[in-house]
Order: sequence, then C-alpha cells, then structure tokens
Amino acid sequence: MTLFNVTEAKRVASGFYPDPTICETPQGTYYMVNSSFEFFPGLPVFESADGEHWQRVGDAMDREIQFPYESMDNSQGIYAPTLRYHDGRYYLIVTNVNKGNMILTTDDPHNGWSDPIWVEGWPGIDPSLFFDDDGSVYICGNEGGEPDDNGEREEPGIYLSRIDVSTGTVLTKRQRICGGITGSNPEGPHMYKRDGTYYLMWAEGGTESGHMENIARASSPTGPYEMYPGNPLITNRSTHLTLQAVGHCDCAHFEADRTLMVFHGTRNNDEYPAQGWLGREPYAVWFTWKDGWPDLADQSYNCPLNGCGDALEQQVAWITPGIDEARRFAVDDAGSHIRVTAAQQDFGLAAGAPLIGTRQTDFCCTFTATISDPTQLVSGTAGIVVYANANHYMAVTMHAAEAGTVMIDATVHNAGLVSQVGGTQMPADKPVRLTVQGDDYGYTFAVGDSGEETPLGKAVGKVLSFTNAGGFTGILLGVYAHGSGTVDFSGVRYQTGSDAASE
Ligand code: 6LW
Repeated sequence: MTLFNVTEAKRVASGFYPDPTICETPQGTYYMVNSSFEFFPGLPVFESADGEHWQRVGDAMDREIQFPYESMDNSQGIYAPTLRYHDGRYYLIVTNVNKGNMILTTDDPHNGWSDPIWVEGWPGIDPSLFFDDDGSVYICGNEGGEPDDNGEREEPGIYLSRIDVSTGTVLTKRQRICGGITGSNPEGPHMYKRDGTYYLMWAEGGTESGHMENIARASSPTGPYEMYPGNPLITNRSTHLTLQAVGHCDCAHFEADRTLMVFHGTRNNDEYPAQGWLGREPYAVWFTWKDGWPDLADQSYNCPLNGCGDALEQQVAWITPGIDEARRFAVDDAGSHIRVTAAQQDFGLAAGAPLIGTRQTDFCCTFTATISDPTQLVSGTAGIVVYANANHYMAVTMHAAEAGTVMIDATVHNAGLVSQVGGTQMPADKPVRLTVQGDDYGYTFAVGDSGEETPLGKAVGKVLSFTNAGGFTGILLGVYAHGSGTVDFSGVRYQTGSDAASE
C-alpha cells in the first residue's frame, strides 16, 4: 500500500526563498537554507519537526566578514547553498558569485555560523557536498572556470571531486559525471546514497519556464550513471498550472521508505499567467520508492495558489540589498519604526544599501509607513518602494519640502523608463502616510490616513516579474531616503490578505 504519494506539494515558506536545501539530524529535526543573492543578512535558516511546517530561526550569514565583495549588483551574491549534517556538525557550502565557493559550519544552527572556509580551485556555481560511509567527502557542482590553454571551456554538466571539508582543499581532479538529459543548464546537483546505490539529482532547463529536476543512479560516486527512465522527475513546463518553474530539489530522509523532497516554484495568478513576481518559493513533498527509483504518483505539482490570504504565517525579516556598511537603517525591535539617514544615491548598489525591506509573501498585502516629520528630509526623496531590482521598482515618493508643501507621487520604473501614475501635494508640517496595496493584478498606491486616503493610481505587477525585470529574486517592500537629512518612518506595517488595507 502506498501511503505517501501526494500530488499536491505544500509551500513551506512565502516570499523569495529559492534554491531550498535541507538536512536532517539524527534526532529527526530538519533544517532548510535558501539562496539570498545580494541581500544581507543572508542564507536564511528554517527549522521543522515534520518537514512540512517550518519556522525561521535566523540567518547563517549575519556577519559582514561572511559576505565579502568588492562590488555588488542585483541578483549577484549568494547562490544555491547545500546544507548537510555530518557527525555532529552542519556544513553549508555555497557560492558567493562575487568571491568564490565557501563553506560555513556550525554545531548549532541557532547559535551562529563560522567564518568562510574558501574552496580554492573549484569554479562554477551550485556546489554540493556528499559524505560517503567510508569517510570520503565529495564536492559536486556545475561547469565553470576560465578557458584552458586551448581556449576551451568546460562542457555543461555536473562535475565531481573529493574534498577536505575542514580546509576546503579539493583533493582530486574535477571529473564530469553527468551531462543531463537535454544539455540545457544541468545545475544544482545533489548526491545521496540508498541501499548501497549512489543517486545524483540535478535541475535542468533553466530556472524559468523550462525548469525540471532529473535523477540518475550508479554503483560508484563517479558513475557511470544510469538515467531514470521517468525523467524529468518533476516539471511543470508546458502546463497551465498556477505553480510554474518547479525544480532545484533537495532531499532528506533519503535512506528511508519515505523521503522528503523540497524544490522551488513560482506562484502565478489566473489573470496574468506565468508572471510570478513574488519570486521562487520553496515547496515540500514526501515520496515513496519503487524498484530503486522515487515513486512520484504525479510528476507535476499543482497548488491552490490563487486568491488572497495565501501567505504562511512567518516573522517579518528586514534585509538590505548589499551590506548597510554606513549603518543608515535602524529598525526598532517591533519593526514599526525605521530611521533612515539619507545619502546621495539612487536605487543602485554602488553607493551602499539603497533601501531596507521585507519580502512580499502574498499577492494580496498592504505595506504602509508614515513619514513622521516631512521637514526632516533636507533634500531629495523619501518613501516606500516595491522593489524587484535597481531598474525595476515602483515607489510612492515624497519630495523634500518647498514653501511648506511636499509633492507626493507614485512612479513605475521599468528599465530606465519612468511613468508617473499619480501625484498630489500635502502640507509639510503634518505626518505623511504612504501606502501600497498589492493584489493579483499588481499594486495600488495612496497617500493619507486610512479612510481619508488620496489615491495615486495603479500599476500592473508583471512589470516587476523576472520575466520582465530579469534576475533570480522576488519583491521587497521597503522604505528609503535618498538625499540628505534623517527620516523617521513610524507605523511601518506589512500585512497580508485582501482586507489588510482597511484595518
Ligand atoms: C542557481 C541555479 C538556479 O544557482 O538558479 O534554479 C540560480 N536554479 O541553480 C540562482 O538561484
């Protein structure tokens, strides 16, 4: 009797937490870590007792020394971690695309992670670790590095070496063990062992609409690998399902009859299918085994994703694009007051973190913040922002006061084109409350107190989708001040659901 084949995957975190990786302790606790790109703190850590209900317990990368870079841009930074537990220690191997591959370790994910151990001589992204029973430790990842003396680059595929995890030393030559089933972007590999057989899983087809996950098996880590005849193991490509771009899987409890698999996908809505502007979110599913292969009753996954109130209950976490070296953003403990010291900059990352924000976790939501004293902004602009990246964002902006008045406008910034969707003026001697409301369609902007709001227009969300904005991230809702002065935002509130605005 098959008990655990399910066709409906369960979202385990809301908002852009892509490239999920999981491990299990001998006590049966699961941990998950996700990619964090340019955002700091990064490498968010979640914990679960059952693989289905997860709580965020912190960030593995919460000290600046763990995130070195000389320059930072959108969708750079931290890519595709792999988390493994071995012999009392947690290992997190990950790419900082601005620096190299590194390993962070801890004995307790609640208690901080080590400085980076740099893995020299291991190019490419998506590194993964595999601890074999004989004490050997393997690193695998995808192609990368500089062309060789003949100008040849490594062929796309999954590469393997042995590694000393205590020093990050790669011990053996890189060996290409798999080319995928299509040759299109084989990446995100993970290796496991079950009943003496080695399994290799990897994502393929690119992380957008062609995404899928495949599996192969071998009697030795180096192969040769036998492809699963049912590949792709999962994909939603070429479907109209509301969950798209599924792939980038990782498993725990692999040796057992029932295995936990996580993957990511993008949520879409009926009106504008395949737009997924919330970014790639993690899902979990349990599967069983048959004849030495995963037995997934249905290789595609659907989720009831439409409508409002679809976010999981989860703590609001504040992050900045790039490290806020100048300490320009101060959030109080309740998260309802944020003081921002303005600097001469735009939304690019070159002059320091341009905003502080929290992930949008549901299409339907409200983000509001009140500029307590508009005259605090000496020059420039301050406001709230719906941020995909430096070139794709929407803002409700207050301009510095002139003659006792502040101009407020709502704008959409789409690859250098700026559209003003609404504007008004307010007296500079009163607090200014700025609001953006999200829904399945996009965003609605307003200024003024609840019940006495002046509408500032609407914009379609698909402008901010990766399909238009590019990159690998989702949406941050945040506050900013560019210019001079120190601006206090009070009543900062992020709420999900359709009636959030009227509360
Ligand atoms: C990641 C790659 C991918 O490194 O997207 O979905 C890249 N897969 O494996 C960035 O998340």
